[in-house]
Amino acid sequence: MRSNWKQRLKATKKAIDRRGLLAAAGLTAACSSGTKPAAEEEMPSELGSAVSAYGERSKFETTKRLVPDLKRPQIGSTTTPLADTEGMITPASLHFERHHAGVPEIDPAKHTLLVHGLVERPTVFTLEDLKRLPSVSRIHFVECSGNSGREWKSPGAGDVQKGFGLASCSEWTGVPVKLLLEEVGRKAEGKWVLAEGADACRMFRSLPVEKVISDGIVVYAQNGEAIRPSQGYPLRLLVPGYEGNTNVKWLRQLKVVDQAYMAKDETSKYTDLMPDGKARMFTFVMDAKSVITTPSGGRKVGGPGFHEIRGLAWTGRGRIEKVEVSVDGGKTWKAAELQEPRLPMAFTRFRMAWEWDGQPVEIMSRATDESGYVQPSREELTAARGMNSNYHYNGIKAWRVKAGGEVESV
Ligand SMILES: Nc1nc2c(c(=O)[nH]1)N[C@H]1C(S)=C(S)[C@@H](COP(=O)(O)O)O[C@H]1N2
Ligand SMILES: [Mo]
Repeated sequence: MRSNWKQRLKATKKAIDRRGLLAAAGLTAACSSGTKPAAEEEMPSELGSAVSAYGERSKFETTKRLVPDLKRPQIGSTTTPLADTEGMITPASLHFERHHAGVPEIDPAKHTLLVHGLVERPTVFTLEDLKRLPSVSRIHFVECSGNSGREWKSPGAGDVQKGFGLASCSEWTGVPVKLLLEEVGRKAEGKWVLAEGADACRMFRSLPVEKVISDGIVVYAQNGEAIRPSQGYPLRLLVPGYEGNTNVKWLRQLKVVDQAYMAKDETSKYTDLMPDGKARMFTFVMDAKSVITTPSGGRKVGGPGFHEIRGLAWTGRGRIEKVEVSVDGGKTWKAAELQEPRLPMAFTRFRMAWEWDGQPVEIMSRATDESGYVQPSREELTAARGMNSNYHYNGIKAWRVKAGGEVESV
């Protein structure tokens, strides 16, 4: 990794030396001249603010989730400002929210999880019980299957937050579902697991038992602290790689059953209407997807010269294997650098050095995952699925950089 970084720095320096790119970009002019640090008079001579019990970000930072204008603000979603986040982790305070019936207030001392159905020993677990059990911490994305939904009808997503912000990535800590099912003695005929939330919408989903056994986690912590109320405090189910809806928040029961329950959120909703009038059901897996976040729609490229193209890629099928970037409207593609570690079913950051000559261009990214699945173009996706779907849009996203540096959605 170190040599990788050195190589990158060397390549960047070479590019800068060769073309005087920083000067051309006006970067060196913008930096103050001289060799002294900040002026003496700007240095504080008084003490700064006091130590504090719970941290807050600098008052100069204003990045926020986008809260749409909703008639009933309890039912809706907010989006993560992905173009303003770095690395692979979404701060809990910026993790997108999707609630069907608002955020219930749950006292963790009173909350329990019932695990029952086709099991030998139906059991009620308190939070305390769950925290005593062996735990795991894993980094995974959650993506609402409605993310980028507007792109089905037209390439309408004006910017990354509006078009891609129903996806976030956290470190989740909790108890593997496998362990809980062993504790209660799942019977062999128990092929599905129903998960139910404790909010007013009675969120209910049926999940194949093999998936929840191999990857499922009953989660009580996010990014090192108790999971946020928006994310399901005090307990949520995490089904890595599956559509957001299956990650049932405020989890109150897991019931082992012999077949899927055909609940409202897997029949009237969260199905994908095909051109022939049939609907795809149980489309659990989130297919590979990527988006360039810098530069991106609604932003501006600060003049010709050196830039780093940055973006995020993820897949419900394991690891991201490759992300290719095109800076000529899809004619040629080059592999971007992938930030390590590349974890299964987690955001993967990609980066590529780019010298912009100031001419209008279209830039785009294409992800390939370890299963060999390649992110489709809009044409390939709509040819296969038609135009009736609302969910699971993962077509290649292009941004147009105009001569003045303004970036718009294509
Ligand atoms: N109990 C319950 N679980 C729920 C929901 C809900 O409204 N109630 N929304 C689902 C949907 S549609 C999504 S996309 C994810 C969103 O998770 P997040 O709010 O933590 O980002 O939670 C899912 N789990
Ligand atoms: Mo969702």
